[in-house]
Amino acid sequence: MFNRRSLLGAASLAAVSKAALAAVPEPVIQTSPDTQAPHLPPNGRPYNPVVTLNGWTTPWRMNQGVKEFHLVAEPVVREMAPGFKARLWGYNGQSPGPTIEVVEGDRVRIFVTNRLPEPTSMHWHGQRLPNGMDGVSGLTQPAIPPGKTWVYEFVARRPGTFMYHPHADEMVQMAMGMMGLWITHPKARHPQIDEVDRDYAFLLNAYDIEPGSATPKIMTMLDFNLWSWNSRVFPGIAPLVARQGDRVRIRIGNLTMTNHPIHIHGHEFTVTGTDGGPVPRTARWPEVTTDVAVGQMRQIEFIADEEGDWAFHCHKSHHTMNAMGHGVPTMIGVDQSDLTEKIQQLLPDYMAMGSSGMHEMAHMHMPGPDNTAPMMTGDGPFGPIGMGGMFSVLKVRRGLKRGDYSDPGWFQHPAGTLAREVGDAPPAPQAPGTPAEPASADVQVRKPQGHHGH
Ligand SMILES: [Cu+2]
Repeated sequence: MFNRRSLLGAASLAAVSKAALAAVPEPVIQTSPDTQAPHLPPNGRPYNPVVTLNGWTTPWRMNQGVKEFHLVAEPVVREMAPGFKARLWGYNGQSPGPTIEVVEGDRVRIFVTNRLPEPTSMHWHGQRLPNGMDGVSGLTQPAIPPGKTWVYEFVARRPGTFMYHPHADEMVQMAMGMMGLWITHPKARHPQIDEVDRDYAFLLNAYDIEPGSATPKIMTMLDFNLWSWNSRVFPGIAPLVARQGDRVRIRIGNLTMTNHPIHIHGHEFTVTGTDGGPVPRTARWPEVTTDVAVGQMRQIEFIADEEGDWAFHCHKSHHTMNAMGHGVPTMIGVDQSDLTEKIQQLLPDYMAMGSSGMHEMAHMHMPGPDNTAPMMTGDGPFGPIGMGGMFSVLKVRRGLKRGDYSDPGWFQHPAGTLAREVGDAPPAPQAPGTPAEPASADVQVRKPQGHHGH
């Protein structure tokens, strides 16, 4: 799952000649959607690197004490889940672009090349910087025309979790996937920032891609059909792996058009920082869900002390599904048996669905048009998980090696710790006034209810 491609990139940068050093650094391009091994700083002050979920950190070039990066805005192909590729816009071969990791106090120079068919710019969300480096096209600079390279330079003044994204035709460019993470590590021990064993980061993003097509519909305002983390949807999102007892930080930024209540199973966390900086210790409280509003970053931290495979997901249930039509009537309790035959005379492939809920969808693996992410998918050790979208698994295992982020497989539950089927159960108490014979589903036949938008 990991490869060393980003390190190869670092080696090739180190080999450039003195003459080339004066020019724009060679951009390091990524083609794989797999989580890349943490990027160990080749020079400069050391830090514990972040792991970008299904992403990577870009190497830099040190040029007379300045860390130089090169981001190339360009069309990319992103595999959002196995078998489903989207035509997006991104940076250096992928969407999101590479994570930029620096240390508080670093002087940073970023070259931005525009290989898009329209002008763009780069905004450094959350940074303290000179106004003219803020990247708002029209306000602090002209937009960068296609084919041109611009340079930004400032000092990373405060530690924290930030983002970068265009501030030119944002509605289109962010709907197409143009965004990335920026991590500034503290230069020394910081009273409000704990050292952690594992430091994960991802961006929340959303796309509206018709089943069978590959390009997002950029005019969509609310009714997206792909809710993604780093432009991946479950089961394409990598697990978050932790050694039992590790202190884990997860940095989450939201560049979608709605809020996402991010929820973890089996543990409670505290929000230790936002894009405004560290949260003072006296202002933290325990949570198992935290809402990440649009344009916000949240850093959550916890001790991974419970072994197992713990679901970690957005708590909006429609955000843990992939491409689906939302104008579908509720069919629970509706007898469709005579309907199917009649409709099949017109549409031979028609299947009656939903009479007893939608769980059957998870078993069917229905063929959609080519290049469609299944709506509810992913197989676990006990059957179909029936999820999509913003869903992953926190895998806590004892005895992992420090720095081992590879997928340990499914959890082996100790004897006596699994929910199980039983034969005779004690009678369930009924609410007062409940009829002795509960109404069964087949006597509740009713007309389908229309359902439009939400
Ligand atoms: Cu959500």
